[in-house]
Parts: sequence; C-alpha cells; structure tokens
Amino acid sequence: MIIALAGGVGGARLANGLARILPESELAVIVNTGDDFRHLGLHVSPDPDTVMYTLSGLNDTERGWGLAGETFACMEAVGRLGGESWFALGDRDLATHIERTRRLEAGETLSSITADFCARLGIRQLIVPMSDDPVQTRLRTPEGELAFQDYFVRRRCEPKVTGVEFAGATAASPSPILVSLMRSERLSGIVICPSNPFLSIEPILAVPGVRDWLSRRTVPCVAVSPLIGGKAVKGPAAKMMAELGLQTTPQAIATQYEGLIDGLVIDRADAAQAYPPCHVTDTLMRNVAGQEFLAHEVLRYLEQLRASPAS
Ligand code: FO1
Repeated sequence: MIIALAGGVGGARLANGLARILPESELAVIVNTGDDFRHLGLHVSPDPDTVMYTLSGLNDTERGWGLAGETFACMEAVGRLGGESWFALGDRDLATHIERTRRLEAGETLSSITADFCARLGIRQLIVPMSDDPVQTRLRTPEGELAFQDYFVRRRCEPKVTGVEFAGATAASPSPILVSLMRSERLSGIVICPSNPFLSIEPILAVPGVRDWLSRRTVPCVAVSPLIGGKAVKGPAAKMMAELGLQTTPQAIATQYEGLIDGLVIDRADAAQAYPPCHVTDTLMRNVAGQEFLAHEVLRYLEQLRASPAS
C-alpha cells in the first residue's frame, strides 16, 4: 500500500495518476484540511473536494478545482443581493457543501462523510482528511494575520508572507483512518505530492503524531518538488519561498522535508541543481497521461530506494 500526502491541484493530479495505476486497495490519500472554512453558512473543504472530484473524473481540468461544466448562477444571485461572492461556490458544488454541513451538524465526522461521498461517487481508494478536528492555516503578513482563503482567493496571494500558522493543530488528532494507516503493516512507500510544502503539506505534518511517524518510517518516502525551473506550476509556492528568504531550488524543498524523505523527484528543468538523492524526470502533469507517467516514475523511484536504501 502507498500513502500519498496531498493538498490542492498538484496533489490531486499525482494522486489521480497513482489511483489509475495502482490496484484500488493499494492507495490512501491523506489530504490537507487547513484550507477548510465556513462560508455562507457552509463547511467548505477545498482540498478533499479537489481530490474527490479529480479521482471521480468530475473535476474541472482547466481550473483545477470544482466540477466540470459548472455554473455559478447562485453566486451571481448572492452577489446581486450584496452578499459575499468572492469565493465561487458552483451550483452543483454547493450540493457537496450543503450535504456535508448537514451531516457535520448531525454529528458525523468529516472523515466518515468524505468516505461516504467517495463511495457514492465510485471512488474505491481511501481519501482521508488529515484530521476531524478544526485546523486553520493562517498567514502572517505586514497587514496582519489573514485566514487562508482571504489570502489565497480574496487577496490573490498578493500580501507578503512572513510566517504561517496552523491554528488548532496542537489540539487536533489524526483522523481514525490515518491513525490505522500509520500503524499498517501493509505500507510499502510514502509519497509527498507536488503540493505547496508550506501551505498544503506542513498542515498535515503539524497534526500531532504525523511528523513523528514520517521521521520514524520503515518504508521509503519520496517527495515530488512543486517547482519547475524555479517556478511553481500553480499557486504561490515560489513567491512565498522568496518572501521567506528561501531560494526557489530543489535543495530548499528537500531542506523543508529534512529527515522525512529519502529522495526528491525534480523536473528536468531543475536538473542543473540535482544532487543525490534526487530523481530527475518530467514532472509537469498536463493531462491524465502525464499524471500516470509521473506516478510510474515515483513508484519506480520508491522501488529503487527499497532495493538500495542509500542510492
Ligand atoms: N479558488 C479560487 O481561486 N477562487 C475561487 O473562487 C475558488 C472557489 C472554490 C470553491 C470550492 C473549492 O473546493 C475550491 C475553490 N477554490 C477557489 C480553490 C481553493 O481556494 C484552493 O484550491 C485551495 O484551497 C488551495 O489548495
């Protein structure tokens, strides 16, 4: 069994590649919930939904988030009434948030609701929110602290980031399926997807027990760099790294995951900065074929590390 840690669009794309080439019982995707927030009275869980929509083939491949063929009539109507329309909940996507909110308010956990939604959408792999407890990613900026979606969507990642916090993380517990996966004897490798290390992966590592589990792993763990040619494919990773005084290099990504990974997968565009243990390949996932290609590369690299741990 392979565990993938994911958040956002890059994470969902590699998770989909893995889902398409591994037997369905052999993949569990642990997903960031630090971006979750309450909006228009609804519990929105963007990263689990992005992974769920991608693995069910319902996703909008251009935008990366939300459903294909989506319409936004409800949001337009909310905007006409002077309501908050800066965060676009699509007409059909709204059903997910309405039903999730109802079930949360009835006392169900986020992880059991996600598992049920996945089953209903025909997904056989495990999609596991990192925690059932609230963890909120917050950005420190010169304008003060911003909630994640205020920074990411409302402010279009414009404010300079001076630090990141995960409010609630120390009091959170890993979700029950994550707990059992961390103890599983069936585990053969761990993949950190090409998600933003600071905003998508760090919140998962901040859940008590997760970082410790990774640092004491007995199976190989590889991360895929989200950088191509020193730039992020999507999102603010490179901008944030510069603002935090880091170089936008594979080395800086590896340093972020120090002690947690056995190797880093980097793109050919960054090959000049390759160093062992690194695997150089094409990491841009333009389409499903690209997702499957990268998934194969990652699995081969894990296999290689299992065979000769020092390579
Ligand atoms: N991203 C945007 O840039 N603008 C939006 O209006 C927006 C709405 C949205 C609705 C549901 C959902 O699941 C995701 C949505 N996203 C939107 C994406 C989301 O903000 C980010 O993908 C993640 O939080 C970062 O991984």
